[in-house]
Amino acid sequence: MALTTNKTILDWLDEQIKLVNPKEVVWIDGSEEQLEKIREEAVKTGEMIKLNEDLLPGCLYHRTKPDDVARVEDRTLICSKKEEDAGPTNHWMEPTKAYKMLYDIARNSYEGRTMYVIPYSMGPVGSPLSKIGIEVTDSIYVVLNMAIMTRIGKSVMDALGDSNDWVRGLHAKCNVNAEERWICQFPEDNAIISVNSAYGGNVLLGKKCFALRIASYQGKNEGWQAEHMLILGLENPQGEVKYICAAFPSACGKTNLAMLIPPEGYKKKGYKVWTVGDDISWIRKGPDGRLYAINPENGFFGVAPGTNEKSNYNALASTKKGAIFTNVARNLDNNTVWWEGLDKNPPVNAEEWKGAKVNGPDYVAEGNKLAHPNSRFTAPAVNCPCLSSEFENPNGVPISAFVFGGRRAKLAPLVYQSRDWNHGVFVGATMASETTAAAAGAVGVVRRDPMAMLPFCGYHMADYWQHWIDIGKTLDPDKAPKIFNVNWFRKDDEGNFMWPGFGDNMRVLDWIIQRCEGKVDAKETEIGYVPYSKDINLEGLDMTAEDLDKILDVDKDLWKEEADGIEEYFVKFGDKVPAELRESLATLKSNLE
Ligand code: GTP
Ligand code: SPV
Ligand code: MN
Repeated sequence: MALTTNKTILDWLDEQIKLVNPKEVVWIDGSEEQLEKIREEAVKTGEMIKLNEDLLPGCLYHRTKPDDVARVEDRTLICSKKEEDAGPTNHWMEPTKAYKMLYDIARNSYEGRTMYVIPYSMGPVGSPLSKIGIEVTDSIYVVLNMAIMTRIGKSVMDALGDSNDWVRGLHAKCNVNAEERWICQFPEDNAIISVNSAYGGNVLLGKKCFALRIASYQGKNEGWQAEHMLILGLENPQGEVKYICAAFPSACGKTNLAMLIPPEGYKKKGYKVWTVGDDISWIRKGPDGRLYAINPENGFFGVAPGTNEKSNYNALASTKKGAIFTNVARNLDNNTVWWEGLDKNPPVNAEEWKGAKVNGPDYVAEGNKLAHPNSRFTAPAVNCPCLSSEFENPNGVPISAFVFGGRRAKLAPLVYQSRDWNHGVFVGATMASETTAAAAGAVGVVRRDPMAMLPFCGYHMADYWQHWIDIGKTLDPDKAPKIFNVNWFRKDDEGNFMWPGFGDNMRVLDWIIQRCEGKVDAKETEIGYVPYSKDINLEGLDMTAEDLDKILDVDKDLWKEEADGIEEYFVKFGDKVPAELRESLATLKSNLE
């Protein structure tokens, strides 16, 4: 039975039913009974495997097709009426053509199958910062993941009432044919269509498709921001909490930073980190003139490899009940999971991520990976030991600092601060990072990834920069978040990371907050404010101030090349590049003269 009488929804649903022709239609009401039935069915059909009930209660295992393990950026389209509105960094298709292509692919594809209708809220149900979507899907995996990643069910429909302000999402698994895989956003229609995939970022339509691509476009029109940013709260020994939003490209450390455990010395003094979000922020000016952020999600879709007790205790703890594991390896002796970096003991009696039975240690010794590099866990936020008490706050948390960052073996120092808002926008707009396994394609190639939004901005990238500049104009400089850049990934000539990273990133956050509070000086350089090495707390680290200086240095020759690269990059955007960013570039160049 339909969970709403909203005519805009029922009419749309009728059209979808006519198109994909399911055997039956099931509304997801959000009840545990219904979800449990669906889990049982998934286990019965073999789509999911139930894991060890004592060690991983309520946890399921799933593997996707080997050619369907990551986002597909060259098959992700922005279907705005005008090509110019998608801009030079997005793939574009004219909407009429795209609808026809997608309808031809999806037509009758649910035949003999169930259509699940998922009403979901991005953000706490009923919050003024939240938005609602409906996803229809023929995948149980999608239903169970959406039930973790978003707030679902009847209460969402009640909150929406008769409103037409909701995002239409159609997902059709079809034959999971990579040649006909398309992830299409129609920003002007509030619509998303995804066909021929069953991998997270392509099919959990609330996440990247809605909460970033569609929402960034809505934000531009409505005066707010949707960003690829974690949100963390840093509590000092006096119990005051300051909030930071940080944007790093996919698989560059957001989940890890959001859940970090401070080094021993900090812990003893009483510092704590609280997680509000690990991937996406929706940000809006509050009545007091400060920017406030909510995390629109309700769970974590995190990278498994590299996650362990030490690197990210809180993420690991979050996966211990009611989680879904995708494309990791299985330990057949105790029916649990394993991935590279979990511990040093690959299971002997193992099933690698594609399902072949192997001797784990031998298999790894031969240079193979047991888990896919982009294997993931889907974990309920409530499991997280350091979840912020503000997680459900409908008004969000006030932001003190924005942090941009990426993977750069050379060039970018450990941390620096922009001179002001507009310069900060320049720093974000021109950031670059090495590509990772989170998207199909080459790994380790440096590319520009403005604000970590390259694959996620739903409109013209230069208009998005302009939106950032415009937001800045509405903010009192005293209340505007300060903007920083970090790089945990500098490498020495032997290819070793020069900064310990993970929990020790707290030392950098400490400096950032001190800068926000005006409590510490900094060195003015060609690129912005860089810390004096004495001001980064190295207590308890096997690292000298001289070691630190090496990752704080600004190499003028490299930066001159960088400035030339930025100038060349801007050419792509023609006269749409905001004047403020051109000015920042000119300043950078003259500083480096
Ligand atoms: P998405 O979910 O794809 O958006 O990724 P993310 O930005 O949340 O990245 P995540 O925190 O999952 O980290 C990705 C990889 O980077 C993992 O393998 C981590 O172990 C590694 N990583 C995270 N933080 C650090 C760090 O400070 N230093 C180093 N060297 N590696 C890190
Ligand atoms: C990312 O790739 O940035 C992710 C995973 O967070 S996905 O949901 O696939 O987009
Ligand atoms: Mn992400």
